[in-house]
Amino acid sequence: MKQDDTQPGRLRKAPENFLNREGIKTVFAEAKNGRRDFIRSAFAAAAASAVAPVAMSQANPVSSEGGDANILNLPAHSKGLGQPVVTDGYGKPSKYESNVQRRQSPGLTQTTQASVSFAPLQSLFGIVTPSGLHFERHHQGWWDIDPSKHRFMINGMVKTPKVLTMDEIMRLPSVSRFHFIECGANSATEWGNVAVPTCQYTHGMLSCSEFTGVPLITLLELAGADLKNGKFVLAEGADGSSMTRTIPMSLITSGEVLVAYGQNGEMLRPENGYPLRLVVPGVQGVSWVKYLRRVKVGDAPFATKDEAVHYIDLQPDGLHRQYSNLQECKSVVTTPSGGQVLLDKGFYNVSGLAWSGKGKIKRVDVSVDGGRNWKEARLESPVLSKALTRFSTDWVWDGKPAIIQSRAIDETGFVQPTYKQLREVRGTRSIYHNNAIQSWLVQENGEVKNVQLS
Ligand SMILES: Nc1nc2c(c(=O)[nH]1)N[C@H]1C(S)=C(S)[C@@H](COP(=O)(O)O)O[C@H]1N2
Ligand SMILES: [Mo]
Repeated sequence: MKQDDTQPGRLRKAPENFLNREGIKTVFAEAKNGRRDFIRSAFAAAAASAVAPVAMSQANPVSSEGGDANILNLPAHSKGLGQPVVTDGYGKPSKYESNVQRRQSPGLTQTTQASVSFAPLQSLFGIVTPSGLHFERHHQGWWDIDPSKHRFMINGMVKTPKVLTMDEIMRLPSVSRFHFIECGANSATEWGNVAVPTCQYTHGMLSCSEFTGVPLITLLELAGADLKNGKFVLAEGADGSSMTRTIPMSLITSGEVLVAYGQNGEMLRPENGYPLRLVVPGVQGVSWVKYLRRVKVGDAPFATKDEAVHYIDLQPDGLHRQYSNLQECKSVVTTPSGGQVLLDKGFYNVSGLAWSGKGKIKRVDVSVDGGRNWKEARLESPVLSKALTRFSTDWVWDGKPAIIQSRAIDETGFVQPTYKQLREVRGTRSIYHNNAIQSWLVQENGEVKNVQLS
C-alpha cells in the first residue's frame, strides 16, 4: 500500500485524511450523484478477476530489485545508547503510531458532549482491541468512579438482598473470557446508502477484549435468588443516564453473563465502565451496563426507556421490533478498506474480522468481484465463541477495479445477508442491527472507497 506522506514508513493511509471537510463533502456528493451507476459501469469494464491462491515469492510484493542501499549505513540508534526503562507512568505506543486513534464519525451530528468514538479497525491486528482504542458509547458522559466507594446491590426476587463492595466481589471465584461487544447501532449510517468513508466509521462500534469477572449466577446464588420464578434481571448503571436493561435469566444461568472488573489483563478503563460492568456475550452493547450498581430479579421484562423507546427496530410494515438482543453473524474486510490506498498491482493479504452473537464463526468467504465468485478464507486461531475471529486470504491485484466483500457463516449455519436480502426483510429506515455484507471498491488509482451494490 502507498505510504502516507505525513508518516514516512507507514503502510496505511491515515484515516484523518478523510476528516477534512472537503473530503467528506466529496464522499457525500458522490454517493448522491448516482455513485451506484458509476460503480456498475466501472466494474463492467473490468474483467472479473477471481481470487487465486499465490505464493508470496511468486507474487513478489517487493518492488525495487536490490532494495535500499542505505541498509549499509548504520543509523544513530544502532550506534548510541538508547532510552532508560519507562518507570514514569503507563507505557505508551510509539510516536509514529499517533494516527491510530478512536475518532468521532463525520457521518454523525457532533454535539458538545461527544458520545460515540469509533475504534480504528483498519489499524488493528488479531482479535483483541487494545483498551485505549476500545470504542466508547456514553449516554451521559463517562466517570472515573472511586472503587473503594462503589457498591453493587442485588435485590428483587431474592431471599437476602445484598450490597457488596468491590473487595467482596473480587474475593469470589473469577473467570476470564474473550468476547466481542458491538453497539446495536453499529453500521447504522449505512442503512439508506453509503454514508461514511472508512471501516472505522462503518464498523468501529465494535471491540473485543479478554474480560475478567464473577459469573452473575454466582452473585445471584449468594443472595438466594428465586431462579424458578425469576425469569429476568434488570441491570442498572451508576451514571446519569440511569442505563437500565432487561437480561433474560437463561443467559445468566448458563454462566455466560459476567460482572466484570477486568479488561485485557488490567482493571476496566473508566470509559468502559470502571470499576464494574456487565458482560453479556453475543448481546448488543447497550445491555453491557457500565458502572454497574444494581441487578434486580423479576418475573417479567422491565420495559425501561432504553428498551421501549430506544434500540427498537422499525419494520417495513411500520411496527417496531423490541428486544432484538442478539448481534447476528457479520463480518468486514479491514484491509484493504475505505480510505486506504493500494501501492501497486501484486500481492495483498486481504484481512478482516467476523463475529456472531450465536456462537463460533464456521466459515468466511471472500469475493473480489462484487459477489460473483467466492473463495473460502483462512480463519486465524483461536476461533472463540462470541468473540471476533480474524480471517485472511491471498489476493493478487491486477490493477483493475475490484469490489472486495466478505461473507461470514456461523456455527448455526446463519449466512450473513447482502444489503438486498436485509432490506427485503427489514426495509431501509431502520437504525439498529445492520449486519449486511460490506463492499469496498478498489479503484484503478489504488484508492479504496465505501460502496453499496443494489
Ligand atoms: N451505565 C451505562 N452503561 C452503558 C452505556 C451508558 O451510557 N451508561 N452505554 C451502553 C451502550 S449503548 C453501549 S454500545 C456500550 C458501550 O460500551 P463501551 O463504551 O465500553 O464501548 O455500553 C453500554 N452500557
Ligand atoms: Mo450502543
